[in-house]
Amino acid sequence: MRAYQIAKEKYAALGVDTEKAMEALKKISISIHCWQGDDVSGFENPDGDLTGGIQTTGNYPGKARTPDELRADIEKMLTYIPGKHRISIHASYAETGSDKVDRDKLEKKHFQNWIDWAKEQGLGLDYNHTLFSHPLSADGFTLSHIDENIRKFWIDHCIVGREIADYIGEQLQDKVMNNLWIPDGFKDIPVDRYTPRRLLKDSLDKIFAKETKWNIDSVESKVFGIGSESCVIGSHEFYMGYAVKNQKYITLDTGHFHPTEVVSNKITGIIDFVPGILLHVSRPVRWDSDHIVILDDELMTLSAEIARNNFFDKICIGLDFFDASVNRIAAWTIGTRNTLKALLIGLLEPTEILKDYEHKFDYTSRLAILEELKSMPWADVWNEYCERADVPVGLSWLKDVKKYEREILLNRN
Ligand code: RNT
Ligand code: ZN
Repeated sequence: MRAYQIAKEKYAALGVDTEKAMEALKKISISIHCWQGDDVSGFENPDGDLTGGIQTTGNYPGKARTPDELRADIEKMLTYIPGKHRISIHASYAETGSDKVDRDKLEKKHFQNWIDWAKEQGLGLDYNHTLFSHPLSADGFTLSHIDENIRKFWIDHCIVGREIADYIGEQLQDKVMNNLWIPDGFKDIPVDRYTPRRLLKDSLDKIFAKETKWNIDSVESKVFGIGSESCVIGSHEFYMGYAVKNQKYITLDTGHFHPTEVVSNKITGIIDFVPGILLHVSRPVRWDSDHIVILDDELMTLSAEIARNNFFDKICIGLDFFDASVNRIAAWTIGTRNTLKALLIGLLEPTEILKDYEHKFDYTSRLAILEELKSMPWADVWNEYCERADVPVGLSWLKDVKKYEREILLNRN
């Protein structure tokens, strides 16, 4: 392709090898969240309301109503995504058939369909405990609940969850990211912030007591949620401390910090103190709104930070957004392709040259090159990458999504 040849030469003139960048991109697996496909409903009670300060808005037609529909939609979405990736599921996506199984009694077999499907599709799977949208989380507390019985229920949920995730890993012969996020917190100013934090620590210790082979456990902090505006028990400081002390991964969700804080600036501050980081790439619009990821400055800075330091084996790039106001397959496609584009842009940076200028205090050259990079033809490299991966180049996927919408999605209502 001519455009690519020109781009290749232009990048070479800046000291960048486009072939190497594409090779590096090919090795990156994104952990794509299954929950964009059904507005985080899951299959326990698909019409149940979301709780825990997370919310979907919009009623675009065609949401997946069954596991088979969700998997079919994921398969469709993956035809638009270059590379080999993973699917992240939640405990609430268990398939219990006609049995009503509560979350503390989930079993491996309830995830067998996901496993068989992942095997068949050549996908990795990741797992999330589900501690929201349940009667026993209605007080706004789960693992830090003052009531021992309620705590026990959620501890058991996480213990069986770790066994399930371990089984998934064994079946797929592949590590499983096992993420834990809880909604616990106070709407109004509490008097006792310490008791729930001590209880949370105690619950976590019980959950993680047993070693597993395939799990990579990770804990996810948050600054506030709807209903936990004044105090979140699992705050960033809390989980930083817990993860460092117990050598767990830490999940950094880009929507979980104060609006002027950025995750891109946190990675190098944390990475040497934990075994790794799980990212939840999202887009907060004024709050943790989980908008579809766009190719904005922070996404590019975040990706550049990973690429610059070659952190690919210590950082798992997961997605966490859910928008019900547009076609859900398009939402997935746009967000995932943007994440990959941002990574490619990061990989197309002459980092060593830039670092060299920076270390010599030549900030003039650093700024000039960084600005020049913004108008470099990265899109021609991206198009070439998509073409070689045999996935749609440019916008050609959109027509196909619309066709799928007409033929499949619109018949679901
Ligand atoms: C909530 C957390 C959490 C969820 C998903 C569904 O604020 O970000 O990761 O979004 O587990
Ligand atoms: Zn998240």
